[in-house]
Amino acid sequence: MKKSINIAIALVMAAGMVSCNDSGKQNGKKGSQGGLSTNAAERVYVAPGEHDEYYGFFSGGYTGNLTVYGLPSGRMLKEIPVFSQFPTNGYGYTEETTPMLNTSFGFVPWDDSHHPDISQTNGELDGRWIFINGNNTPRIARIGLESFKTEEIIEIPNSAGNHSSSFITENTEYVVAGTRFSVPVPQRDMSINEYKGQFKGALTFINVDQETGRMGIKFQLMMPGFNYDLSHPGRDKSHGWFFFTTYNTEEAHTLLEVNASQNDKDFIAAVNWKKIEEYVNNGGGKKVPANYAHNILDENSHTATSTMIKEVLTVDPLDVPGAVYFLPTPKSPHGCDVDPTGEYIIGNGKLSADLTVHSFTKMIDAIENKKFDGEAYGIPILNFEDILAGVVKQPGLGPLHTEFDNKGNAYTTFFISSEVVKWKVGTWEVLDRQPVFYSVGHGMIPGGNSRKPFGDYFVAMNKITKDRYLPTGPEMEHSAQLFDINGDKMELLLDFPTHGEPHYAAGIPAEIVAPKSKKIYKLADNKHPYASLSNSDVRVERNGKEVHVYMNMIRSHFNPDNIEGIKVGDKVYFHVTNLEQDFDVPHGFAVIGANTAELLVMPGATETLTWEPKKVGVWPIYCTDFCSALHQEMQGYVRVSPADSDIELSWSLGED
Ligand code: RUQ
Ligand code: CUA
Repeated sequence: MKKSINIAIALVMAAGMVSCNDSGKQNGKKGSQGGLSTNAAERVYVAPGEHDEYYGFFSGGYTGNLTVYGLPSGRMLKEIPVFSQFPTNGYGYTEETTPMLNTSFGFVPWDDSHHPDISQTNGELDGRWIFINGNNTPRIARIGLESFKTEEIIEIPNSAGNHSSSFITENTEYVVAGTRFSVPVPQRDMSINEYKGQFKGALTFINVDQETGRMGIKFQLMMPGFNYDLSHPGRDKSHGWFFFTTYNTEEAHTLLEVNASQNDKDFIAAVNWKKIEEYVNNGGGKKVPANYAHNILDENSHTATSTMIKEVLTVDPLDVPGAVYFLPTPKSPHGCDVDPTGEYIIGNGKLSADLTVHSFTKMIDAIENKKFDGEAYGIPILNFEDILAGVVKQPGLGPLHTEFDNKGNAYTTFFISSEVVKWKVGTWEVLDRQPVFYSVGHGMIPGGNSRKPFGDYFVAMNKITKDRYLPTGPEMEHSAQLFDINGDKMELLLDFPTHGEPHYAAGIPAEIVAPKSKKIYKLADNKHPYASLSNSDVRVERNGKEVHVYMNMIRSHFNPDNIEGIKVGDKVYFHVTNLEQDFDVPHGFAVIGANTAELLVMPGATETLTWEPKKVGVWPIYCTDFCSALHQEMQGYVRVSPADSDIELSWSLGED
């Protein structure tokens, strides 16, 4: 035990040293660094009016959202709200969108999002949807890449710390969500000391409707109580399998930094999901009571609904012989990455000096010939030597994640030694290494998690920023670094700040996504029950203490813009429809003292702001988005009378 602590401390100190040394060097070398001595600036320069080559979707980590950047420029294009309330456009505040954040724990307006993954067809990016996980209150979201909107969120029952998620199979058959923390299943009041052998780790396979993208939990594989850290699908020859790294196979429940680092090897769990799918399709598995939210945004009513689902199908791995095996992998592996051919499975052992690469062909052979080395909870452990494809010898310290290009090379990030190391898949020879600033987590190559990577750029997503930008107090935005990887050596082109904590990112050529990007919502398709599509729909209705305002807006007025007859104690719903049918002309709506965010209503859409006026008076409303030369004139008044007033409801536009 003592020894492990010492190693852990040494590693931590090494991390500190690398950062400090490098940061010292950087300070003194302003202007003589990296890109500036080459034509790097030109290669990332996207001239005014021109577009980037790639979209990069970066997870927001503790923002709970997804941020879109253009590559190679590093320009931030958009933040897409997913799991967190977003006052910028009212997501998670409006009547229409609050159901998106409903869970079995009630309204949860925040999450921690880590791994975006773009839908695929035949192992290639198709740009239909992007999925992302919520870690904290386990959820998976689907974002439509026409609207760049979160269209669906499904909660994952029996899970906790939904981290080995959301990765997709090569025809988007499944989005997979694995639990990081094992928990009692079903949840119950029990002693934490009884963890070992009692907790379960659920690996959840969510099927995706190919027409609509709709998700539904097909089954949950109830694995032993380890920590399931990351995962990747097999592809091509290994399509049909899914691989999950585990740590804490010790099943420790305290001081994990020491107690979960005892075993020389943890496992990569190899799951033959096709076999389990067949088993389930033939009536296998056990339905157990559950309670989880499934939230869907309807595009035509612009309104989300949340449904609680009461049952989930679970599968015990021991009931499907031949479906699950353990691949021994040194030492507390983090990333679990599969190369574009589907042959190699790379386990990035955080505390291991070498990188272990397993062979899929050898794995199948070992399974067929029963080359086992014991079992864990009845699941066969394959013999390490028999499945080993090769070892990348001493490439660096603290390997986390590996990404692939289109020329047979792999790029592994090293957190402790703060570098990216390029190595040859198959010969395991290190080809190049470049420092990053500082302490890189994931790397991303557009398409790097598919059969067909685009080998132009590698983006390092760094955890520590220090001196890379002007200081902004104790907290700096994280730093990303863009490398050109076309040549033999990686070349640093650009630093850019990223919002929140990007863990993983997914990149895709702009030409796949941009042409189908939505410009407006057609008014004719607007099925919102409170829409006011023409001026004859405009009205204000009272129903007891509830008041519904059917309002619309067009440059540059609200209809109505004067309302009287509202009383203190009322609950006023402003249902606001944007009548514009023109690209990029949203209008905003805000009212003084509202306990929620504004609305930002897209052309053709309807959104609802709820207001409970607390004070008598005449209160303004206004448009928040500078929409025309007369934007400042886009305003109105609401008269609020005492609760016992007998002033009748009335509304008007353009009358004196
Ligand atoms: S993590 S920095 Cu994917 Cu959440 Cu490794
Ligand atoms: Cu509408 Cu400003």
